[in-house]
Amino acid sequence: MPPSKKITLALLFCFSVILLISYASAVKVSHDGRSITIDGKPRILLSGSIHYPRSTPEMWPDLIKKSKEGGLDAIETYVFWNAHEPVRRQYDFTGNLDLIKFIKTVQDAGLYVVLRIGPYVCAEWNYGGLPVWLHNLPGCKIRTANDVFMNEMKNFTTMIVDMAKKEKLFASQGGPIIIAQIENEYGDVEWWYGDAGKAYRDWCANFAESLDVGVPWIMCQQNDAPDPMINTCNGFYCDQFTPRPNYPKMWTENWTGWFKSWGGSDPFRTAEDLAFAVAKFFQFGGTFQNYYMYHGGTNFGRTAAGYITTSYDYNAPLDEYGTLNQPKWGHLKQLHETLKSMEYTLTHGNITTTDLGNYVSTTVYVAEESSSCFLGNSNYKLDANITFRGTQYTVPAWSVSILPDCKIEVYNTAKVNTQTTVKVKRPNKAEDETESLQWTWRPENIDETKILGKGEVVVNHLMEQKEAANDDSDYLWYMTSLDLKKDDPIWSKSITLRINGTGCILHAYVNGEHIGSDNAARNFERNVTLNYGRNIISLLSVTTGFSNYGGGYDLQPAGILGPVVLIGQNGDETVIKDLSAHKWSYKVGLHGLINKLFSSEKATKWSSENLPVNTMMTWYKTTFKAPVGTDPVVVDLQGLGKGDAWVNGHSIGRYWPSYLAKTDGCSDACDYRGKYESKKCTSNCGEPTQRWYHVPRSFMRDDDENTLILFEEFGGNPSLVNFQTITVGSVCANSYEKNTLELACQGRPISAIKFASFGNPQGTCGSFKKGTCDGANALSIIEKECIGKEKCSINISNDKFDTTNCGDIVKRLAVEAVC
Ligand SMILES: *[C@@H]1O[C@H](CO)[C@@H](O)[C@H](O)[C@H]1NC(C)=O
Ligand SMILES: *[C@@H]1O[C@H](CO)[C@@H](O)[C@H](O)[C@H]1NC(C)=O
Ligand SMILES: *[C@@H]1O[C@H](CO)[C@@H](O)[C@H](O)[C@H]1NC(C)=O
Ligand SMILES: *[C@@H]1O[C@H](CO)[C@@H](O)[C@H](O)[C@H]1NC(C)=O
Ligand SMILES: *[C@@H]1O[C@H](CO)[C@@H](O)[C@H](O)[C@H]1NC(C)=O
Ligand SMILES: *[C@@H]1O[C@H](CO)[C@@H](O)[C@H](O)[C@H]1NC(C)=O
Ligand SMILES: CC(=O)N[C@H]1CO[C@H](CO)[C@@H](O)[C@@H]1O
Repeated sequence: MPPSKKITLALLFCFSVILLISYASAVKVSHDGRSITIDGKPRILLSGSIHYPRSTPEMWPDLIKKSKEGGLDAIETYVFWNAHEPVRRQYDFTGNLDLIKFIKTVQDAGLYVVLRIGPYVCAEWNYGGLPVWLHNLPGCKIRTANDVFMNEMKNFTTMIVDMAKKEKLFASQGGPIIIAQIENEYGDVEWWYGDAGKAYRDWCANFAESLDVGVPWIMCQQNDAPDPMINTCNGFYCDQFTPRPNYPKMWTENWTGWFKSWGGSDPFRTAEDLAFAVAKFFQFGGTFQNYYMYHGGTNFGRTAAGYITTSYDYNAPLDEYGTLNQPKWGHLKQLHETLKSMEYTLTHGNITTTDLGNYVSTTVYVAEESSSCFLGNSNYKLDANITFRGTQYTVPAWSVSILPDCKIEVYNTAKVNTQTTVKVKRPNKAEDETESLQWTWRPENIDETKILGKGEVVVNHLMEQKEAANDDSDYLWYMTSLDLKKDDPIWSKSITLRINGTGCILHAYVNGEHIGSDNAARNFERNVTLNYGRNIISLLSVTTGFSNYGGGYDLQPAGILGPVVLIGQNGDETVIKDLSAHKWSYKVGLHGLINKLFSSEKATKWSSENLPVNTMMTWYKTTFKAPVGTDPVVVDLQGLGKGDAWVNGHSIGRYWPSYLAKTDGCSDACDYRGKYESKKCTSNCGEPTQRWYHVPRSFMRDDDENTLILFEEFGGNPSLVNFQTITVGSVCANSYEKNTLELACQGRPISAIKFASFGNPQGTCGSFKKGTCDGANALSIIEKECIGKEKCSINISNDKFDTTNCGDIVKRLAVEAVC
C-alpha cells in the first residue's frame, strides 16, 4: 500500500472514531420533580468547586483525579470575566485562564462539569468578576435592566457559550457540561434594584434560554426564578430549602469552610459538621449538592477581592496546594460512597419522615422492594437512643446515621474513621542550610512624583480610584501643590493635614517627605510642616482588590474622595483650607511596576551594597534553587511588611505578613455540635494573617537559578525569607470497632508509631492519652503491621485486641504514626 493511502485510511479511521464517540456519548440532561436526570435516569450528583485560575494547568489533572477518588461526579467552576477580558474586546485564555483546557481535563477524567458562567460571580474575586471598565463605560449600570450592561453581558456570555459549543463541550453535544448557570445569587440583592431588578432577572432567564445549550440552566438563590430556570440553594445548611413544584432540590454552594481576610484569623469547619450538613440534605430529599470549595487554591496576581488574602484555601477537602485535607476528604469520600449505594431509593423512593421529638427524626425512602433509612439527630447536646424497627441505635448529638438497607448503620457523620493528617513545613534541602538567601535591591523611583507632583491627568477635583485608574494598578498617586504667602491665615503653631478616605491604604508625602501611612484610611490626620511658597502634597492610594458582594457593590467608592483639608490652629481660632477642589494631577501605577522590574529577564541595576531594611518602597531580589522532589513549595515571607511577590516573573500574589490576625476568638479545638457560622471555629489568632505563600512547581525551573522579586511597600526585612516544602509529618487515626483503620503517609514510609491504644483513649491527634480501658497489645500489633510501609490497614475487632476488664463500652482504636 502506498504510504499516502495508509495515511488517508488512518485519518479516515480517526475521523470516524471521533464521530462515533461524539455521537454515541451525546446525552440528554433534564430533571423531574426530584432530581437531575441524565438520559432519563434520575441521579444523585455530588459536585465540587474548583476555580481554574486559582491553580495552574499543571495542577489540574491531579486535583481532578483526587476529586474523582473522593467520590465526586462533577466539577463546578465560575467563569471569570475580568480575567478573560481585562481590556474591552481584548481577551486572554492562556495559561491558568485556559477554560476550554480545564473543561477538557475534567472530561478526560470522566467527570461532569457544572459551568456557572455568571458572569457576575462574587467568589471573593476582584469586583465579583466584572471588569472595572464596565463601571467606566458611559451609561453603564451594572446588574440591572440597563442596555449598555446587558449588551456587554450578552457579548461575553455568548462568546463563552460559543467557545464551548465549538469544542462540543455541552452534554447535548457529547461533552461534559451538564448544567449551566446565569447570574449568581441575584435573589439576595434583587430588592436593591427595584423593578429594574425584576426585569433584569427575566431578561437573564430569557437570554440564557436563547443560547440553546441543550442542558438545564440554574439561577442560584433565586426563589422567583422564571421557568424553566432551576432555583438552587447556597449556604452552610440547605436541608430546609424547598424548591418550586416539579423542580429538584439542589444545593449549589455548600460552604466547606470559609475565606480569610487580611487581619482575620483562619476559619475552619469540622469534617463532622460538614458531613452532617450533607447527610441531612439528602435525608430531606436533596439530590444534587456542590461543595464550595472542594479546592480553593490561591489568588494569584491582583485577583483577590478587597482585603481578601492571597490564600484561598477555604479549609476545603483539598488544601491550597492540592493535597488531601484529612480527615475531611476521607470522611466525605465514605459519605459519598454510602449515598451512591442508595441512588435508586433516594431518587425514586417515597419519602416518609417521622419526627420523634427533641430534634430527632427518621426518614425512610421506599422504592418497590428496596428501602433506605436516615436517623437524624439535630439536637446539639444530647445523644439519642432510637428504637427503630425493633433495633436500638445510638445517634450522637448533631449527627445523622445512614442505613442503606434500613438495618445496618454504615455511616454516621460524627464518627470519623478516616486518618487525620498533620502537615509540616521542611526547609529547602536544595539550599545549603547554613547559608541564607543573598539579596540585592533597588529603590522604587518615586521622587519624580512625590516631589514634582507630575501626573498624566489633571482635573479640579478628587477622582474615585476605579475611574482614575481603571484597575490597571493597585497604586494611584493624587498630587496637588499650593502656594502659601507669608500672610496666609493658615499659618499657626500647628498645621494638620486631614484626609477623609474610603478605607484604602494611604501613604502621604508633603514636599517629598513621608508624613504617615494608614492601612485602611478613613480619617487620616497628621501634623505637617509647610514652606513659604510652593508646597507639594502627594498621596498614594493603594487598593487591595475591589468589593465583590452586595446590592450596588460596584458603586462602593475607592481611593480618596475627600475632603482633603489643611487645618491651622491658633489658640481658639481654626482656619481651614479645603484642597479638594484644587488642581489635582493623577498618575496610575508605580515606576517599577510600569517598567516590569519583576520580570527576571529585565536587565536593570540591582545593588548588593547596604541592603536597606524597614525601608518603604523598596525592591528586593534573590535567587534560589528549587526544592528537590514533588512536595508543594511555599515561601515564608515573615519579616516583610506588605507588597507583591514574583517567582521567575509569575505573580504569587499580594503579601502582607505584617498584618496580624486579631488576638481573640480562636478555638483550636472546635465542638462540631451546634450551628456553624463563619466565625465559630477559627485558629491562628495574633499571628500574621498569611505568612506562607504558595509557589506552584510549574513556576520554577528544575536546576537553573530561580528568581524571587519582592516589591516592599511598607518596609520590612527580607533576611528571614526562606523556601519550604510541605509534607506529611504524622498521621493519626481514631476508628471505632468493626471498621478498618487506614494509615497512609502520602508516598512516604511510616517510620514509627508514637501512640496506639484500643479502648477509650482520650484527646486528639498529637495529644492522645490512654483512657481507663486500654488493650495491652495495640502498640505491637500496629508496629508490626505498619512500620516501613507507605500505607497499612487494620481491621478493628475485639478478638484481635486484648480488652479484658473494659466492660461493655464502645471501643475505639487511636493511633499516631510518624512519617
Ligand atoms: C461582541 O462585540 C463585538 C463588537 O464590539 C462584535 O464584533 C462581536 O461579534 C460581539 N460578540 C458576540 C458574541 O456577540
Ligand atoms: C409511592 O407511593 C404511591 C402511593 O402510595 C405508589 O403509587 C407508588 O408506587 C409508590 N412508589 C414507589 C416507587 O414505591
Ligand atoms: C442512651 O443510652 C445510654 C445507655 O445505653 C445511656 O447512657 C444514655 O444516657 C442514653 N441517652 C439518652 C439521651 O437517653
Ligand atoms: C471627615 O472626617 C472627619 C473626622 O476626621 C469627620 O468628622 C467628618 O465628618 C468627615 N467628613 C466627611 C465629609 O465625611
Ligand atoms: C499636632 O500638634 C498638636 C500641637 O503640637 C498636638 O496637640 C496634636 O496632638 C498633633 N496632632 C497629631 C495628629 O499629631
Ligand atoms: C478487613 O476485612 C475486610 C472484610 O472483612 C477484608 O476484605 C480485608 O481484606 C481485611 N483487611 C485486612 C487488612 O485484614
Ligand atoms: C452571599 C455570599 O457571600 N455569597 C458567597 C457564598 O459563598 C461564597 C463565600 O465564600 C462566595 O463565593 C459566594 O459567592
